[in-house]
Amino acid sequence: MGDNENMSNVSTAFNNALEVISKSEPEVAGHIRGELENQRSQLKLIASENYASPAVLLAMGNWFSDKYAEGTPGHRFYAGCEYVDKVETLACDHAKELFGSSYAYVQPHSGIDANLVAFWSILAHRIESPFLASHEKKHVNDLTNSDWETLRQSLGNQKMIGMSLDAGGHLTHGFRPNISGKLFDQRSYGVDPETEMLDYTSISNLAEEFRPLVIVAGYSAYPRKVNFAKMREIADSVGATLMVDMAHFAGLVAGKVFSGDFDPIANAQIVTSTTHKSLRGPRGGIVLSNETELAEYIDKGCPMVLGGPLANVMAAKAVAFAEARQPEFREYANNVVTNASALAAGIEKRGGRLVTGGTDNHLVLVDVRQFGLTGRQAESALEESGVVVNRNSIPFDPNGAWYTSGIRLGTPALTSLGMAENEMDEVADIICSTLQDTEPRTTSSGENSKAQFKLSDKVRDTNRSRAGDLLTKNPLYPDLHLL
Ligand code: DSN
Repeated sequence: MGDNENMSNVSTAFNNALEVISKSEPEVAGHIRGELENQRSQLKLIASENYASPAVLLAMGNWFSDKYAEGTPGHRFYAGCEYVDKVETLACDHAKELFGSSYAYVQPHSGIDANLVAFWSILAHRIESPFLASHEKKHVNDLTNSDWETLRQSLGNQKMIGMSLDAGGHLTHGFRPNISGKLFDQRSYGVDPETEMLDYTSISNLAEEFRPLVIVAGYSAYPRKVNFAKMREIADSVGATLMVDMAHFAGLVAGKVFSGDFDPIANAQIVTSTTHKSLRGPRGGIVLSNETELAEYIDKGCPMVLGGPLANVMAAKAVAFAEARQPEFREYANNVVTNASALAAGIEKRGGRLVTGGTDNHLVLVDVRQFGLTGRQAESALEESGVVVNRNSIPFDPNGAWYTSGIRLGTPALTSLGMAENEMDEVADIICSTLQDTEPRTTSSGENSKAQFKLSDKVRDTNRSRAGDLLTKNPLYPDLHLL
């Protein structure tokens, strides 16, 4: 992660920053140090996490944070935005080049915000704008109360389809606990019970029957590629807008691992993403599109659904996109996928069952019932052994969303540390030997607990030490030494 000279600058920068912070609130400086120690002592296999470069981290910590800049570059609701304009424009330009889109919006603060901007822009383009035109009005404020009520009902009466949660979809794709599910009438598509993969014929049948305004593709726990060209065909056949949420795999799109039919930008009308997962940028969101008629509505994301843009984070996004435009990032993205395949093979050969039988992206979903465990027990036993993963539902999960029957593993973070296929085999062995040694505890009623477990101290300590060895050989920020 950078050459020695840069890294010694990095040590100076972070040590000085911590000294300044300590003067105001030493506890915060202590917690920042603690977080680095934690991240340096655990194998991070959370599929949605990564390690941003020191340049990205440093770009966030400055006076750009002090500036209000609602609006878009050149069209702000505040004076004094000269440098925010420059940095936002730069981030947009880098994003457009990186992803091959004609339009980019870099203000969303997170993935849910990016999705809300996208939903709003589709509703504005497809429902509000034609309604205003049919009433010969330019603005919602020009409508009578009665016409406004009709429009409001119509905006709230639209349909969406998205991938079901247990198949790997995301709460923001129209599920009831999220605002998207309250806004849209949603039906979800799942996976084939045998192959556990998407079945495009059944998605097409659902679309034909339900006639949604929006089809959302994208996932947070599906270990396979999605054919976005097919999804677009389905959307076009029912007059729906195809939106892809590429939050998880944006780094693989940027690194050109997913191209042609699997490239969301080339196939969807609108694409959303986070910037901090496989893309390795700051925590935040973006919206991309090649449809000029959607762009004007996306631009209204703030203040429609977003608070004032975080100029410091947009600066860090510009840095991250510049980094992702380098040839090394393509190599990184390819290595993420190679490592996920190696991890999957290592787990399978040690008796683990993989959902869909493997992976062709950055994540692996393991069915831990094979080890007699719930996802919750597996997650906790692994954490004690120095491996951080998250429990996850698997298709048709009998254990529900809290205990679950699976764990989700991702390779973006370990690949950022420079680990390769050999290390993935060692990681697979640490995971499988921990799970093989873990047993559910028995409850007072004589049943297997879904949360409590037994793991021998010996296996736990051995595996913690093996995880530590891997991290010593592949350290996080190797030349960053905190005083
Ligand atoms: N929280 C993210 C994940 O872990 O996949 C998605 O929002």
